[in-house]
Amino acid sequence: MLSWLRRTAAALWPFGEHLRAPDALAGLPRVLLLGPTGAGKSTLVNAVLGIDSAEARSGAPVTVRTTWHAGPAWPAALGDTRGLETAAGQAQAVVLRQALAALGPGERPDLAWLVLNAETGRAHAGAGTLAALAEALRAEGIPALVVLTHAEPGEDAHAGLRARIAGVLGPLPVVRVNARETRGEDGAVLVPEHGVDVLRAASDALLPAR
Ligand SMILES: Nc1nc2c(ncn2[C@@H]2O[C@H](COP(=O)(O)OP(=O)(O)OP(=O)(O)O)[C@@H](O)[C@H]2O)c(=O)[nH]1
Ligand SMILES: [Mg+2]
Repeated sequence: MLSWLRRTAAALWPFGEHLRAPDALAGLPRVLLLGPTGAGKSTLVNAVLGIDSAEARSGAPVTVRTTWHAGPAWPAALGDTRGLETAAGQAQAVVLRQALAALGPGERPDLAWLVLNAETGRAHAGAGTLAALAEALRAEGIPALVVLTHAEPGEDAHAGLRARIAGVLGPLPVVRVNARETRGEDGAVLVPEHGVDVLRAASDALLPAR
């Protein structure tokens, strides 16, 4: 049963082979991004690192395998993964733990970002997938924080979703980000880019000293 689950999960979410950062990025702390398709993982990678090499767009799943990035705006290696399938919660946690077990101690992620779209995140926050991953990360001793993308600015923004996340995922830090300014049909800026600097600082606090 368990081996069937592992094979099926690995086929559904084939990211295990690429969880090791390339040698060229050795020496940088490693941050692994996890979250549903379209949540904004690749957009976040570009905004946080000050690059435009992570392919990001709307539509069908874009990022199909784990790809590692570094850039001038922040000294860390970011592992951008294939979007989660919300129907396969426990199975993806099994894949994650298997993939982590295959890494040496100096190769494991130092931090994970659980990335959710603040506008549509409610559905995922209750689906079990992120909860299973948060539990797996906790069991592996890897710190995690939740990143809400497409977030409104302001202290009180998304308070309901944040309370729900705390109930489902446990007491993880939650950072709200709009990684790309949101524009209306007339081109006017509706929500400016914000929160990327807060995310870097919150992550620095959880990463090993460098
Ligand atoms: N306004 C705004 N748009 C965003 C934000 N994050 C992502 N987007 C948009 O949402 C769409 C999907 O973003 P991606 O970064 O490709 O999402 P992803 O999680 O990498 O998706 P997969 O690779 O399919 O798993 C793109 O059109 C982005 O421009 C955000 O914080 N604000
Ligand atoms: Mg992507």
